[in-house]
Formats: sequence, C-alpha cells, structure tokens
Amino acid sequence: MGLGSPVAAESLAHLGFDWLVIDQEHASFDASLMTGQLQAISSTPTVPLVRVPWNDGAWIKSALDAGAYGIVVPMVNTRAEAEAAVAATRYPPQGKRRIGGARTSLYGGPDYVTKANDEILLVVMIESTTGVANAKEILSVPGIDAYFIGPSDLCASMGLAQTWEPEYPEFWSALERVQSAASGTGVAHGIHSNGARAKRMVDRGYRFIALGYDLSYLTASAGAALAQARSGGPHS
Ligand code: 3PY
Ligand code: MG
Repeated sequence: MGLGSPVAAESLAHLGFDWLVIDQEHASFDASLMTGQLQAISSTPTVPLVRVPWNDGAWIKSALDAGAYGIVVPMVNTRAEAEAAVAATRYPPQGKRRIGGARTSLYGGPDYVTKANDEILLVVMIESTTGVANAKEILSVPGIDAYFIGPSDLCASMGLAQTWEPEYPEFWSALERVQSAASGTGVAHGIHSNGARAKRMVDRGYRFIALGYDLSYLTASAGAALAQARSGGPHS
C-alpha cells in the first residue's frame, strides 16, 4: 500500500488478505500515517508488514516499534546485507535491535520483548542480478523467513523493459536460480505478482505473493467506471 491511508488499509484488511505491506520504499507518507495504517490493520486478523525504504536499522526499528509484525527489506544483494537485516530485526543477543517503543506491548502483549525474535517475519528482496548471483549465500543466513522477487527492479537490472508480467526467458531462468538456491533452507518463495497470475506462481512453489497496489486498484477501478460512463456503457 502506497496511499498512506489508514481507512484504505482498514478496508483492504477487512477483505481478508493474509497480510498487507505498508510501502515506505516508494511512497511519501510520514511515520504517523504508517502507524495509523498499522493500527487499522491490527483491527483484523490480517498481518501488518512494512517495506522499509532501505536496509537500515533505524528504519527497521521504527517500523517494528510502531507495530509491524514483519519487515520487507528491499534490494538485498549480499550475505553481509542479509546478516545486517537479520540483526536489525532481532533483540540482543541474536541482533542489535534496541528495546523501546510505545506500541510494542500494546500490539504484541506484555511479553512482546521475549517473543519478538521468534515471531517477527523477515522478508528479503532479491531484485538485482547481484542478488540472484548471491542468492545461495543470502538465503542461507539464519533468520530469513521468505524472499520476495521484485520483477521491476530485477528486469531493470537485467537490461529488460519493466513489466508486471515478465515473460522473458532470462527472467524465468533467474527465478529458477533463486528457487534452487532457497531449496533446503526453509525460506519461502515470494514474488510481486497479480491476481491473474497468482495461481501460476503458486503452482511454481511461491507462497508469499503480492497481488497489487492500493493506488493501482483505485485508479484501475475508477478508470474503468469513467471509461464505461463516457462510452455510454451498459446499464447495470
Ligand atoms: C519491484 O518489482 O522491483 C518491486 O519492488 C515490487 O514490489
Ligand atoms: Mg523493487
């Protein structure tokens, strides 16, 4: 979600998604709107996740302290970067996360600090040729729950035109390479996809599948209604 709207987040959560990701990487809302969305999603069983702008402990700490149950880290390219992401999401002795945050005991319960290391979801994004080449080293780092392919950035890094439905053979080869790097690690396969393509990705073993973006849903639906109205479309 990039709208920065707690009402949109609450509405989508009530549809029954397993999880929603609040996107701080490519959206421009401030931290209070992130918190409002986390609160709104927490009113449902949907798990609230945050994609941080970058692999940075300060961003990760503030998202977790505000109420994220998991973090999506963009552009993880090396084992050292994966280790840094794990450390930022774990309290000592496993990691470097600092203790604090007004909301943690509210959303996670009074024993939050003792169980957070086991319960917080960490998803690392593989979205460059370097990340694909280093996938085995990245995904063997203990503490990573899933990886998530970013098709746009991966296509760009491969010199391919961006599309949400890449059919390039080299793109699919890169996906297979990452899938085999993950095998035996217990790390779940993930990808940014869409509703029409989701079944195909499930059949290929993907389990953490994003279907779209709140702003795109809004504009697609409004655009279709507008086009229908302008063309004098059928009465319903
Ligand atoms: C990408 O396609 O690069 C993404 O980051 C999708 O979320
Ligand atoms: Mg990306």
